[in-house]
Amino acid sequence: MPGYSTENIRNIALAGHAGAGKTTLFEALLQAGGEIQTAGTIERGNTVSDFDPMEKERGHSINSTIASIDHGGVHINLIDTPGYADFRGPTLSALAAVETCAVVVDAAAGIEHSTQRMMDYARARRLCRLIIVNKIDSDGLDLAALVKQLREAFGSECLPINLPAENGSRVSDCFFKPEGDSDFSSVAEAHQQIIDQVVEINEDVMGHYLEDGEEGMSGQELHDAFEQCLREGHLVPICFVSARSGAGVKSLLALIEKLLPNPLEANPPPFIKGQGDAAEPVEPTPDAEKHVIADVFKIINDPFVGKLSVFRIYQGTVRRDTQLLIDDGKKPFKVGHLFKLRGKEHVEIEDAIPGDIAAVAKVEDIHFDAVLHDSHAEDHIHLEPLPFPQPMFGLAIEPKHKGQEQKLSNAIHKLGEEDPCFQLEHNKELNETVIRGLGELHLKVMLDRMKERYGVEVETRPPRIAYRETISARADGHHRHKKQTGGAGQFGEVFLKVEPLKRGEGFQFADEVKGGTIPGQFLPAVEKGVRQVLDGGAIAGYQLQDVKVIVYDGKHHPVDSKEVAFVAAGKKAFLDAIAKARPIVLEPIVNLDVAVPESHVGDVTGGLAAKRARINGTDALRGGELVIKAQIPLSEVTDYSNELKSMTGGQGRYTLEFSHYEPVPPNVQKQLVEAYKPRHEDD
Ligand SMILES: Nc1nc2c(ncn2[C@@H]2O[C@H](COP(=O)(O)OP(=O)(O)OP(=O)(O)O)[C@@H](O)[C@H]2O)c(=O)[nH]1
Ligand SMILES: [Mg+2]
Repeated sequence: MPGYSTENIRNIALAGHAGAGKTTLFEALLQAGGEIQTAGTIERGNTVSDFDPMEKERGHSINSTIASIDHGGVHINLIDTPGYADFRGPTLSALAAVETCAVVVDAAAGIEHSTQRMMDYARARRLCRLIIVNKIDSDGLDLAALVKQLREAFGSECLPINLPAENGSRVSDCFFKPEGDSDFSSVAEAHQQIIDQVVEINEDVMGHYLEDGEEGMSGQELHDAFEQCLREGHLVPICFVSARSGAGVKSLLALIEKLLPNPLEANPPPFIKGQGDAAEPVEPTPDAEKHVIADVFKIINDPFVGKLSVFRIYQGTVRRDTQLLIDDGKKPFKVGHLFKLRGKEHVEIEDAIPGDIAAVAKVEDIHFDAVLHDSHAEDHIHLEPLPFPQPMFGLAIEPKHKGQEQKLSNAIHKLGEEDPCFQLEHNKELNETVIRGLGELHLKVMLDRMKERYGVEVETRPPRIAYRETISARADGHHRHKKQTGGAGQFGEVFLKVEPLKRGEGFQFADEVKGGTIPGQFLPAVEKGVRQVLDGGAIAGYQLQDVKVIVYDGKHHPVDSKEVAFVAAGKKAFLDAIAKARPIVLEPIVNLDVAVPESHVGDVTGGLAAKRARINGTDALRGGELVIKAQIPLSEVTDYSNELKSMTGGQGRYTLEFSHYEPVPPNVQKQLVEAYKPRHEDD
């Protein structure tokens, strides 16, 4: 057994905007906890967390990283997460594994886009929240104003638990030992505010406090009330640090040890059993003796160790010889080697208890989000899915060197395992392989990985748009297929009508042939010919939809009528009818939500109006942001991330989802038809 119990574990994710100093703080905490001798820096590229060469090169985190601190009798599992919105995949995954989300804020930059997002995600997931104001060593700060802004944006429940002193070179504790000076506000005032907030949570505690004062309350009573406050979102402590100078870091460590929830506390993880309406909540108990329930929140395809699956244990004990099942799979695997992670290092351990985070190596069947357990009674259990953003940024790819198709598909599969926001799409209609991610940077990093880790280089281009074709009028079509080559000939003649169907109704085929002018056995051939047009379209090379075909007359020949003849006649008669039925090209329309600071709303709506968008309105968000809701052709937003970035200086974000198909404007149709003609002529 490890030298600590579940009660002594703390699981904390450091989240927040890019550059706020999470990785540097991770380093400072490891040093303060005695895990490393000297703290590395981003500038020197020697931190425990940003060990990946691509992270060092960019000076930003790309992956989430885990390390533990054993200090003051407490085992802290700390997860550093990337701040860039492009890497939300690993960041949000980490939130599934912790009780506390510590949102790191740059003291000089204040509330930034990801500060807001991470606070929102953490609250929606009912995690305990802590705000860490970092870089208090910076010049020209107005921290009193920042506290005010934090309270305005995230509620008056955000209260300082310590205050910077001596020009940010140390902090004064406002909770345990409220004495000493501070750079702004006062320690006594901050203390009173936080105590008032804590005792308010519970009538008994309040009564006790009013009667006997703070001195009359036991440490346990205060701890429990504090923990309840965190759990219910009634208190979000703000603390101050400088990860660079170390000011406030010891104080933060003490706060983690003494006040943050252990896995027996906080809100229970949102596990459910079954799916849809039949799904029922399940609450694992962090009991070491019970069946194992663990959730895989991270996959690492390590080039040396192979596949590492990192999981958080919610119930039971995982040992080296434990046989575990994956989801509702029938075949168990044996754990074999069990690890704790420490940045890039893996430290082998014998067993892991409820509340802890550990990893197993080389189990190919494990996937992100899998539940590991040791009894079929726990089949079909899973965590409520995380609200991952939909990856809409796409690139069509092809291997640079022929023959690397298999290698490419393996690489994409491996990268997709590690990041739930990296997806692959194969569009059969357009014969195109498209990778999708959250932004340009995201896909660039993935392509670099493919090259470095798996040795596959690819050519990229913007993905083609999945246009469709349809008709807008009724028309007649006719074709007589006749071939006389030497002996036996081919003969078949077809008369048909086409009618537009409602959008989304697809394709219908009806037989209204009277008097056997086309014998029954040849009708499937006619339908086959007609269907040959559906996939490739008639005018621009796109799938044809929402058309009804009625075959009503024809002619046959007792000797020369053959299947091939009616296939050919059906196809040509259909093309003839379409040409007269005012064919049109349809384009996908998407719902676009753009969130931007109020000051950019004018630019963004103006930009959208120039792109054939219909603006349906705006909604106000917290923190002075607005969401502009619009419908827009997909073809107009294939490069929207770059455009929005340059328009808003990186402060905007957007989501896209498919809505419906609509006809393209005549000039676009003309271009698409022109572009198709040369390829189509010899048909
Ligand atoms: N002055 C000052 N600079 C700091 C402090 N902490 C971090 N920095 C600097 O801020 C920059 C960003 O720090 P990181 O630790 O990489 O920030 P991060 O939050 O991990 O950023 P992402 O990984 O992109 O999300 C680096 O240049 C750090 O040296 C601090 O306390 N004071
Ligand atoms: Mg970082």
